[in-house]
Amino acid sequence: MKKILVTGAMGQIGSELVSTLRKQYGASNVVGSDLWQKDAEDGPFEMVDVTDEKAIYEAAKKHNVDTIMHLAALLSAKAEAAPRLAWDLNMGGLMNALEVARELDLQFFTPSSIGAFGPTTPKQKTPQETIMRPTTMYGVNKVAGELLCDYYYYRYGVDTRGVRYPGLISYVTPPGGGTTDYAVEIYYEAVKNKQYTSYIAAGTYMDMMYMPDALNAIIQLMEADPDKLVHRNAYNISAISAAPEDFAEAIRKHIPAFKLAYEVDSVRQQIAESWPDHLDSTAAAEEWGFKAAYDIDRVTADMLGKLQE
Ligand code: NAD
Ligand code: AKB
Repeated sequence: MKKILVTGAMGQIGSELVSTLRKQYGASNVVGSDLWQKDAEDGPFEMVDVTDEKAIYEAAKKHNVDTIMHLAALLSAKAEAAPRLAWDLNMGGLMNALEVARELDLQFFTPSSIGAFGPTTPKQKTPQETIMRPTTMYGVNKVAGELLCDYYYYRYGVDTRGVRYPGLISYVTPPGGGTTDYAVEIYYEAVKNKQYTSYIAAGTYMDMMYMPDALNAIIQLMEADPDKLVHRNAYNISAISAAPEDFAEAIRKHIPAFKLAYEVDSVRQQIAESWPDHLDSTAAAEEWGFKAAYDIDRVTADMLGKLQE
């Protein structure tokens, strides 16, 4: 039975990951941690600032965990607004969490992102191994983070594993300041106002994924046979390649009056244009069986249904 410490547990991914892991491994075996806490939790929780290595160590030791899932980070748009803070949190926090994993011999997961790629990366069927010259602070952090996780695996034998997530779509916790957030906002606005003004331009394709597929991917990867893992940090995974008008078309199948307008934000547009259109997830499929269950129509039906409840 696993015992897991999750950092950044109040965020878009963490809030759902903790409850999913608790269902899978038992509530007392999953320790949430963050700088703040929303509600009383149905399992153990610790206030942990990931820039404080000792705090991570003490939480891991106190609960005798065997795994860290390190999620605390600043997302792409916020990182572009505060690059120095992003470096300190995204790199400093990761280094601290990896050190604790090394000292206590823990399995380790942290997500990379489509943001690890840059404008010189092939945009279609982006290969697992390809040019990675990102032009954002977030991307620089993600590439360096992947390399750092590989380093801890090769140098110290820490069992590090990761995925390059696309933009994640979910209805439990709003996204925390990324470039792909529009793909969540569009559903909230469709239900509330039957219209949405997109800050991303028409024709801008990015990879997207529904949260249940993203959570399954973590569990599947962490339970995979280590002998089969060649790439480790980090696997391309994707479910959907879409532009704003594709979401609008899918939404109109349920809300025919839905209107999409555009008011492009140059910073986030530039970031989006520097990212791939569609990743090739073959390595993840071959090495640990990744397969997404939700296409854009299934995501849309589920999102609209949940938000209308
Ligand atoms: P989020 O912004 O929703 O949540 C981040 C959490 O980290 C927040 O709850 C915040 O309070 C916490 N945090 C911030 N500073 C902290 C600190 N110093 N110590 C401890 N906690 C701190 O982010 P998310 O979307 O849940 O993303 C989690 C991870 O997944 C990040 O590494 C992110 O880059 C990656 N990722 C997310 C997406 C996505 O679409 N959500 C896509 C690709 C990769
Ligand atoms: C962001 O837009 O910053 C995230 C991501 C794709 O990493 N959603």
